[in-house]
Amino acid sequence: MEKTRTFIMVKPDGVHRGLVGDIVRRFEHRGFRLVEAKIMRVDRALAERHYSQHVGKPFFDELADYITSGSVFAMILEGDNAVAIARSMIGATNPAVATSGTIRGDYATSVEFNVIHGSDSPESVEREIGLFFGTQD
Ligand code: RTP
Ligand code: MG
Repeated sequence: MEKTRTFIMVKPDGVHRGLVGDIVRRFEHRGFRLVEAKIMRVDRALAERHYSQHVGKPFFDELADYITSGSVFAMILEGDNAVAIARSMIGATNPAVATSGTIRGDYATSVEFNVIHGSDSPESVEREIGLFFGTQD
């Protein structure tokens, strides 16, 4: 199968709680290759571009405050069926219904602070890698 890429971001609560190492380990042990990674801050403008489909929704201000509240750990991962497998490892958006064994199911209890982001489609991967790492070849 052709290797594909996905974009993953450990959100500020995950970085603050010291979960980066465990999250990277989970992806590496599953078979993903870490292509690029960095710790950085997300400003309001980047939050609005990254979550552009959610701008104007009732939860957006809270989401923007959260994502800009501290450092995030952004990474590009490569592997088979990267988007779908990474999303299945991350688990449901609302940790209250995320299965144990998924990242949100093991580390989060609230949809407000759900530890991690993963791209939801190949188009999102391209857009988000462009936003966080610049154009990739
Ligand atoms: P993400 O983009 O962060 O990976 O999360 P997702 O695909 O699982 O969920 P999405 O629908 O894209 O929502 C983005 C983030 O917005 C917050 N949210 N809050 N209060 C709410 O009803 C609500 N809905 C979404 C979550 O932090 C979610 O991860
Ligand atoms: Mg999403």
